Amino acid sequence: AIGIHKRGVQFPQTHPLALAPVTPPPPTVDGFVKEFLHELNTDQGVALSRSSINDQYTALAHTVRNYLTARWLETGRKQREGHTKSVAYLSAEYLLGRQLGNNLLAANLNDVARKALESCGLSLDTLRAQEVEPGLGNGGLGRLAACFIDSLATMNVPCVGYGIRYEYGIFRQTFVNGEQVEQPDSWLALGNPWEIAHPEAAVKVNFGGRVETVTDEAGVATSTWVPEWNVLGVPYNIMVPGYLNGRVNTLRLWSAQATQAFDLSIFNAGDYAQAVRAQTFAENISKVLYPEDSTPQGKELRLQQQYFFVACSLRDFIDNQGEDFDLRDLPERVIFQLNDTHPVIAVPELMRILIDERGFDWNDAWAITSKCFAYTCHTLLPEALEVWSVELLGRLLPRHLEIIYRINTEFLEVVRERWPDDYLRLGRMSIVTEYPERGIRMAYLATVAGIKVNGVAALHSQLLRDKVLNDFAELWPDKFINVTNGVTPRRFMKLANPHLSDLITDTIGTGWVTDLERLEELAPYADDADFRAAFREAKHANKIRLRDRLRVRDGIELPTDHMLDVMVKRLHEYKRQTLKLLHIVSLYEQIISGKVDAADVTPRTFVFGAKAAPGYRMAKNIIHLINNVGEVVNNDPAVEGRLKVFFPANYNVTLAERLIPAADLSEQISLAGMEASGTGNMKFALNGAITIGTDDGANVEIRKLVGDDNFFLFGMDEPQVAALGAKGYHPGEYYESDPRLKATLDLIASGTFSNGDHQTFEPVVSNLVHNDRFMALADFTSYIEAQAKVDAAYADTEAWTRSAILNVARCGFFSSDRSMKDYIKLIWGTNPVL
Ligand code: B1N
Repeated sequence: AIGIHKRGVQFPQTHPLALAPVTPPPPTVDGFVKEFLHELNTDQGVALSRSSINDQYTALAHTVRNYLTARWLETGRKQREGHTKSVAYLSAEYLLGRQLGNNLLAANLNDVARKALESCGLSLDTLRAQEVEPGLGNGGLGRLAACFIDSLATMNVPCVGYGIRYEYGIFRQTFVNGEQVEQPDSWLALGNPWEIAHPEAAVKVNFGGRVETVTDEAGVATSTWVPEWNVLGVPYNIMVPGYLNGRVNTLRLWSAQATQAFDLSIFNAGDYAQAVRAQTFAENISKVLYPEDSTPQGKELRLQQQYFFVACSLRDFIDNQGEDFDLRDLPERVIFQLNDTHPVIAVPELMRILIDERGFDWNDAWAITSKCFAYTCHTLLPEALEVWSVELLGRLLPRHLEIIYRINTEFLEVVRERWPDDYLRLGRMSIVTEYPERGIRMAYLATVAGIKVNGVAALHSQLLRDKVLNDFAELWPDKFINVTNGVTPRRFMKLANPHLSDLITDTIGTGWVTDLERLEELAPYADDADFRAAFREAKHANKIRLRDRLRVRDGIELPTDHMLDVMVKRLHEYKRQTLKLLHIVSLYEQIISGKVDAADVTPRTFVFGAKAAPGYRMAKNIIHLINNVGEVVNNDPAVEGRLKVFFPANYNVTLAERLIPAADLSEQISLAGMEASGTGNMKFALNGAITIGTDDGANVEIRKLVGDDNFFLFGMDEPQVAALGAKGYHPGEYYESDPRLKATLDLIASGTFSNGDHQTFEPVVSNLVHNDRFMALADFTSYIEAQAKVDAAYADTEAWTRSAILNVARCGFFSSDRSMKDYIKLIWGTNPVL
């Protein structure tokens, strides 16, 4: 059995040299070679001449890690001794992307490493390509968490990221005859040199059982949870280095392990399957990431995952404060930021710890708990708001359910005091819902417990306040704030776009990487013809880099002289990949029907990247349709040299880093009011693509900053969407009244993209014509007109470049450093520790 690590013990320091961490040798090329070979020989146990690429990659990663280690230990020491307030970011997802390039960049080791490897006859690029990216997230929400921890480290803010070490991340997408097929993402198969396991510090997590309540003579009831089973959470630490600042924060991911490896007596009796069953059961908890995005699955295992990592994380954070820490001071030490509702079970868990384990009474416990959490909401879709059935919660976490009921009772008292006799309101605001079954509304629980509730873009926060959580905003107007999302310029500019980054640095100096608003200084250069030429050169070089990657990765031959029109994001009906598809099919239809001369069409290459949740039928149909349209269009001589449609499988962070810098046009075409923010939109603009988009999410703010002349706006805005919905939306009317739309949909229905078969895409077409929940048909005409403007604008190369440059220059606001400053100022009140 694994020994449980005793917390709070004094660790012996037995040698004067051990008082400070070993300082790394200065990063010279020779020093680096020595360290690298040392790692290769001692850690991998191979000679250079006999080493595999994976040996070399692993040794290189360890070499980089070694250079960062002293800083890491130092950061930890300062944090412990400083007793400062930390951010504990609780997130079920971290979509980190590859680590090697980022960590070389942060440690300023890129040139040294490249030269050192060259002198060993190795290529840094080859070794970088060996890394399997940790895909421990679905999309924007998980990537946002990764950007945030990068920014906090860079800004010297104490932060620990807590999450789950999924053994399998987001599935690897393949296409078979155009249809999505999911493969397991065994990202750990060749080892993970970036993590350090601490099995001795494992935490026990309880589940199930019952609550025993005893009432003493004074009538005071005490509840005790008698759990039925438990698992161990083993922490794995991952470095989060700041950019060139010597700070290294920690990401701590929990892996589930059985408390007893297996039952030895059963094993000896010969029933091997039964013997390992308990182990398998326990370890399933951190086995695989739920591949849903913006639509949570109400599955038991998912609730187990949520409680598992949250229980481990709270225990870890509290224990790290030392044995005689007074938990009344917890709000001065930490703010637990809840990344959507996935970690909200932390609220009753902290109450349980305080009351059941530390003897606080209810009011004192609530006084502490209600100062320790803040909640970020990432959606508006009603079906995306998590509700856990009471039946399930009561079975898995009976004591937590009891605590939630009490929180609700006390909360409804507050509501009743403010609005006596407003029974409808009580029903609306209750954390406990009765329909369709009795359940716990996690967003409401988070709102009641959180010191602040924030949306992720201005429009989204406003809609949260005015619609989804309006009752709560009336009760606590100051609780509701906006923090617009951001992206890290280190990964998504400096690392992903070296050509543009060098041009920017040559023009305005290096400061922009950590102070992105300084991109403003580029604005005057939009009028400089030489700068524009250099900017175009960078864009073209990026298209070549992308072409080379896609050739090897997907066997795609990307034209580098076309407008590159990109739509990459999760496949979801509200994001409206179908609208993009209708545009493409419509262009194609106009050419093949002779309405338009192919020679008059602007050469465009459309690139899609999107994964569909495995259980989302319609999303999968749409993927199939995109692939089949590509198949037909790409092989039709009638549009040769004009239109290409590519859909490289398995879009991920690594591909995004190549794709985004090469794009000319960024597709951000969700139905207004549906995309909470979007973050891809920011990455494109910062890399000099121009957006075609609706007035949705952060598009609103992008357009305001770059100006109407440098943004292609189309479609209804949110009030118009609401009005149309209220009036009654009939997509069939648009189909009948717009001949171009009709011809487009008819072409799909005719079987042109399904070998003449009418059934294959019938669900997609009929859903659009008869239902169209996200109003693609209503926005079609406006979209097509905006796309015609795009073509006209693109024809004026100099004007287009000017606009693209202004997009870069004016989007410094979208750095995740700025988002973090907003969180600090509006929510956390934490200070940088230097
Ligand atoms: O979070 C991103 C936003 O930029 C996007 O607009 C938003 O769609 C995305 C359940 C989600 N909202 N909700 C999720 C992810 C996984 C899951 O299991 C919901 N993701 C978003 C960052 O703010």
